[in-house]
Amino acid sequence: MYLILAGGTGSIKLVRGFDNANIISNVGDNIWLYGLYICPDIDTIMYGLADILDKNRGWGIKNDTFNFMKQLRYYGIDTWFSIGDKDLATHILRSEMIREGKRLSEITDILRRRLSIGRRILPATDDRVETYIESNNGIMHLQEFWVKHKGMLDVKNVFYKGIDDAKASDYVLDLIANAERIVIAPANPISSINPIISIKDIRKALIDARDKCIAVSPIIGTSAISGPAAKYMQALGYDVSIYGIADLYSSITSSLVIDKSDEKYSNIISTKFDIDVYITDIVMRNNEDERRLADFIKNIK
Ligand code: FO1
Repeated sequence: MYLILAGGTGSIKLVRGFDNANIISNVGDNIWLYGLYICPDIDTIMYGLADILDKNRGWGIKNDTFNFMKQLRYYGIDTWFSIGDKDLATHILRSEMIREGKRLSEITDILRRRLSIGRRILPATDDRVETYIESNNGIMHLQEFWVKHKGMLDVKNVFYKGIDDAKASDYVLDLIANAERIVIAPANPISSINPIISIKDIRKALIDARDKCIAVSPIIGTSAISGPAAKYMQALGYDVSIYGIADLYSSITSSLVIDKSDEKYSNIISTKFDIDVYITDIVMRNNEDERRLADFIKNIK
């Protein structure tokens, strides 16, 4: 069985390309807001696999309405983060179960079963880990930086609150040890993948599994395929290129899939980081591309 380390919007495309891979999901984007526990990456993967994702936005449920938001505004609430009315049902159920003392991994398993999703979606940890951005306008939650401030501030640092004490959720270490292959999705390396691979026991398990791990680059040339990856990588001192990606992942992956336009860097990457480099078109524009890239990865020996 394949195992995919995933964020949200950038990852669901590749996740869909594989028929039955299990998923370990980032939790660093999670936030308590309006009395609700919102888990954007888990939900994007769940909605994508249940075929109810709003593909244009890349988050939330398609054909949703926003009356809940209207009413919050009527009450004078600053509604910088939009929750659709259908999406709200997920957050209400999840928050109720959290308050009952259930673990996030149990809750996610209940929700994915109710959405008739046959594969496991495991939050990396049941502990609270949240990604924070240190900007020129102070320190704030990643969602506040990305949604409220539209990612426009200068980023000085990115850190993961709670990461030092976080433990892998049940089954995560078993899934890593027993996976046929581990695939790192072309997600934001700093805000989606790093909060997973920086959890100590997960990192140790991944180092032991290095030989069966394949990472797909989220960077082409000197820019991210989508989102604020470049800004975050720069802030943490990584080159915004496949070199920076290899640098970040080299202790846990033995293979890196890069775009054909980056072919010229493949020798330097293999030599410097002891990584096998595979070259293809990594942009996923439609379902065919998703399947094509997944098949390409499955054919790596
Ligand atoms: N992104 C936005 O740009 N604006 C929003 O109002 C917003 C709401 C939202 C609600 C639920 C959800 O699951 C995701 C949501 N996102 C929104 C996306 C999210 O902020 C990020 O793109 C992800 O966390 C990055 O993976």
